[in-house]
Amino acid sequence: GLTEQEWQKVMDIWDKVEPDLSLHGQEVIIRMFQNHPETQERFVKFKNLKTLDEMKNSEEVKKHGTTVLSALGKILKQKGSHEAELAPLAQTHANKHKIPVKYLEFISEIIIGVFAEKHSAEFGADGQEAMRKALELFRNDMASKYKELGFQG
Ligand code: HKL
Repeated sequence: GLTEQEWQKVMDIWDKVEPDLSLHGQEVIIRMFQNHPETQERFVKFKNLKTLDEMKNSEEVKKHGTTVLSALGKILKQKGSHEAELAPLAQTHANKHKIPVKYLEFISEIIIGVFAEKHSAEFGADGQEAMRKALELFRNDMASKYKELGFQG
């Protein structure tokens, strides 16, 4: 787990991100699609977006980015006691969307990269390390749920 201090660092960066979830979320989704094109294939509604401009102009991408970060924020704020929030998410990502843990790793690194770029002053090496640990915990718990559900993510 994380120390109270590490959780505090995670919450500090979240305070910076939260006022503009849609900007951050849009950037995260677009960068995930660009760096890992196989992730875009998982979305029926986004498969048709070809160019970077099309992605940037898509209200749907923005909306999805916002809901993803909003869901992630709810989980992080539980500081590890996230069973109630995580279980339904693991269930859909295993059974319905069939999203491998590897993709959760991709998005984790992209989240850290985007936040670091947009908040370089407030999000130093120690903050990034704390966020990395929090996202690892999220991923490990998703992976355990996947196993319980019989999904070899
Ligand atoms: N999704 C998340 C979070 C993540 C940071 C990790 C998260 C939080 N998702 O059709 C849908 C698809 C979704 C959702 C609806 C879909 C395809 C999909 N998601 C794919 C992924 C990938 C693979 C490209 C990755 C890495 C990823 C990671 C939250 Fe994800 N996702 C949803 C959501 C929520 C906003 C919705 C599902 C809502 C739900 O199931 O509630 C119980």
